[in-house]
Amino acid sequence: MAVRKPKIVVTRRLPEPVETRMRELFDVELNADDRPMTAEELGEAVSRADVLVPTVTDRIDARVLSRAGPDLKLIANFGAGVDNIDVATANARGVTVTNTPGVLTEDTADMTMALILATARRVVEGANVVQAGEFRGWSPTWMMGRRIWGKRLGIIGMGRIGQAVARRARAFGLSVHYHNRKPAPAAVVDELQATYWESLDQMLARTDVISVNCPHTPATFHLLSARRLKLLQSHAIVVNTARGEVIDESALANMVARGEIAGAGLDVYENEPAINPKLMKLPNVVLLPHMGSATVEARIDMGEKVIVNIKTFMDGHRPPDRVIPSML
Ligand code: 8YV
Repeated sequence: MAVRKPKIVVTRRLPEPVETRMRELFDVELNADDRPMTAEELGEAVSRADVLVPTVTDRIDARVLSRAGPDLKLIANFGAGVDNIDVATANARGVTVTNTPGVLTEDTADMTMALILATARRVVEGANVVQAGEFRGWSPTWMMGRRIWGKRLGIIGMGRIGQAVARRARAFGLSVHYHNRKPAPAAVVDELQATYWESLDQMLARTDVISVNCPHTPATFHLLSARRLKLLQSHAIVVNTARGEVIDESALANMVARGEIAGAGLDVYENEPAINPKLMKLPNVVLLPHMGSATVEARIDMGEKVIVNIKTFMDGHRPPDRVIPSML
């Protein structure tokens, strides 16, 4: 008797090699036009699928999960962050959740460095001047930014990506400071010569560049609140390639506008794809459209991880990237 292939619903278009392999392995429904699904469509998807493959743009909340059919056993997220998924409710319904950690670390760390450099050295502002045909010649006092060499970097969240940022930052002459739920392993601290700050407040007051690299969880929502942002020195810059919800975006925009913070480099926002209109008007911010992991290599590797998670799970084994709620 032919074994039924698992029914996989993929919510967005994925890189071509990933979709091709999924077609070979699974009974897969792909989303050729790449339009994000509505909550109603997600509800229908979980009612007919064995496995759902969502992305950051899909909110898999308790309401969507209440529509899950008896066959739904796995949500294999295409992405490392799982704040788009109500993991506890999924687990309570007997649905396993997996993600794609590790394969987007280096690319996201690169983008963090790009934002640090672009914000401190006014790269986008300068490029815009040239593109607008307004470069009228060199001047000793024009387009001055701030040196990053010799400055202090404060990393919030010293996981894989935080550590990859720290490695790059050391090569650029920054000293590494970090706040994390617990100190990093001794070998990491030694390698990065990193200083642990148990108190985020104290670290914020003493660092020049802040990089957000922690996941968004109930505990990190607005971790950089208006009160905490006020602790920053006025020459400090804030960079975020993690999740917008970790920063009070409106407070950040107000403080950058008033010159209480020197600048911000953001790849993520509180209510994507909407961006606080105040931010859009500021010359000293660099705003990117959530593209930290947007390399061909990362996106193919993420797809490969999704496939391995599904295959392993379907073969009756523990998938390598199972998300455990207590770890969030
Ligand atoms: C992904 C990300 O592009 O993996 C993550 O957590 O934020 C992004 O880099 C996105 O999540 C894809 O779903």
